[in-house]
Amino acid sequence: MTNNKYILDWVKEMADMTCPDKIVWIDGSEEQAEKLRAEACSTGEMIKLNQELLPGCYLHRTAINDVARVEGRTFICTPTKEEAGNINNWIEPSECYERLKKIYRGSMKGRTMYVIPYSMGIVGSDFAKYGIELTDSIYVVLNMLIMTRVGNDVLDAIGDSDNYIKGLHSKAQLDENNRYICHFPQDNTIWSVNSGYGGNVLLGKKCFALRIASYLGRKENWMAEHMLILGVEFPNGETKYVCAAFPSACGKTNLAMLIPPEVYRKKGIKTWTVGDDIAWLRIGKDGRLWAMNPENGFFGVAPGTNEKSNPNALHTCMKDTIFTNVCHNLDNNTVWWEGLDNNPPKNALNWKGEKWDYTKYDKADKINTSGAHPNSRFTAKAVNCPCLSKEFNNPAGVPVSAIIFGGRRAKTAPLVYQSTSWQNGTFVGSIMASETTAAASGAIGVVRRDPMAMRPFVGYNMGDYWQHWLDMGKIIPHAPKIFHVNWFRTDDNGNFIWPGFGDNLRVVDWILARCEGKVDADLTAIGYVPKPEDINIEGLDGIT
Ligand code: GTP
Ligand code: SPV
Ligand code: MN
Repeated sequence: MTNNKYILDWVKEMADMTCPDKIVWIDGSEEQAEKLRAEACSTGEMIKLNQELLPGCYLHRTAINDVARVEGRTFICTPTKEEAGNINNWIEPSECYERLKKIYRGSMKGRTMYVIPYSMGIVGSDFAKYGIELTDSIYVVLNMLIMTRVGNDVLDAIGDSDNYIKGLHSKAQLDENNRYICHFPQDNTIWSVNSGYGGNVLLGKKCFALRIASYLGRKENWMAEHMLILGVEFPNGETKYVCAAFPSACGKTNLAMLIPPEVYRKKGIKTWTVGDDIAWLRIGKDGRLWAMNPENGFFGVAPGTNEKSNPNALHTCMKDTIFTNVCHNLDNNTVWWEGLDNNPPKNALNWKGEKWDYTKYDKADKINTSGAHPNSRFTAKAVNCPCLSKEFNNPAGVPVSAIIFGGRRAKTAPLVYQSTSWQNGTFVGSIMASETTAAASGAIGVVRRDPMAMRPFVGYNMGDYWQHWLDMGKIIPHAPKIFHVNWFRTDDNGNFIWPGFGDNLRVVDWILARCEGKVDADLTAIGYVPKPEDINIEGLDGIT
């Protein structure tokens, strides 16, 4: 534990309000984690899966009304509305605290409060930032143990300072009308209540590593972005890194873990995953922009993940994984989701835990007819990823050659284009648009503006965020080049035109060649577009 008075006083204050039966400090040990898993299985909160086929794997189902981030219930509570801007929901901080205190009061009665000290980034390193999450959910504890670095060494690193993010989470009654995900950037505080789902409750992720961190980054001249980090290793042994910002469920995990097409593999080109969701970007001593992944695991979209689309993700989640809201195959006590294979289980429970009849599947009504929820997820350890970069644990991260923006656009946006400068690239990011997905509650497939894929995650005024991008451009001596891609254009029959997945490396290859000035391009009104012959389509069927 700790003698830190700030921490002890705060834990006491929160416990006095929420009234848990007991308080348990999470120490990061395997023994403690195993006890919690056993407890969660004994209450039905988790189901232990077939340990021969899926060692260390569990299934969890959330409440039916609680399956995605809730942007309408997410608030940035700055002293003035102006600071939060006109895209974020805002509540005045003292009013918000008062409103939420009423909901938290006594909400942990009969439950345990877990105290999770965690680090975003390598514990003790220059760029790590620390948080403590208080929660009444074992599921949250077990997910945080995978997604972040947890344990007593975090308390040691915090020492006697009050420099840590104070996160409070209670499932309370899972009442969607009183669900709140609230951020108080000036107080280093996050309060989340009445949800048990992913980004609403794993407070190190979107709440801290994007919303609070983006606020801190603006003050401290760095950036927190919704970006994957991918390394491409060339036969000469050199590895180049790109960061890509795509909105939720638009392909970050897939690009981060891609397997090169055969023609590239034959040449000896390899790809490595540094991160799949969040990048913290800082200016290095060499004047380049460096990206580090503050997370320690992947909270990835399950549907669509298969041996062909993303074998690396599939292998990553074959052990030590928590599956959330997927389909439960009762014949062999394993899991299934749409797009895993063409053999839906005949004896299975759907994501709601009801007997599931795969013959009733209706694409137009996935929520009610699919086996797995469209936003079902796997929480898997980074160390289990076959293509994890050897730089994954480098506290400084990796130097970035290119930043790639991209959305899910059936029409309009071309496969790839390059901005003409950092300023123009900032503009390209700012006008990003994408069809909405199941990752957030609300309509699906509607084109909406999602600047830099950060619309739901900027912890302050979007206008100030764009200014911060422009300001950063002025102080990065060797800034990355900025590109825009779209893997999701469809033909008149609604089929994807571009094969996507591993073949996206063909586009990244052009991007890296542009960064090195190795290939020419045509300047158009939107920026530089490739000459058709410069995108390598060798080995691609049907594309001319
Ligand atoms: P978050 O974790 O929500 O931030 O999402 P993400 O950006 O990591 O999305 P992910 O890679 O999990 O992809 C979401 C969905 O898009 C999956 O169903 C994928 O199968 C699909 N997808 C990913 N890449 C491609 C691609 O290149 N082409 C096509 N057609 N679909 C893709
Ligand atoms: C996203 O929605 O962008 C995610 C999943 O990565 S969540 O953690 O729920 O935000
Ligand atoms: Mn995400």
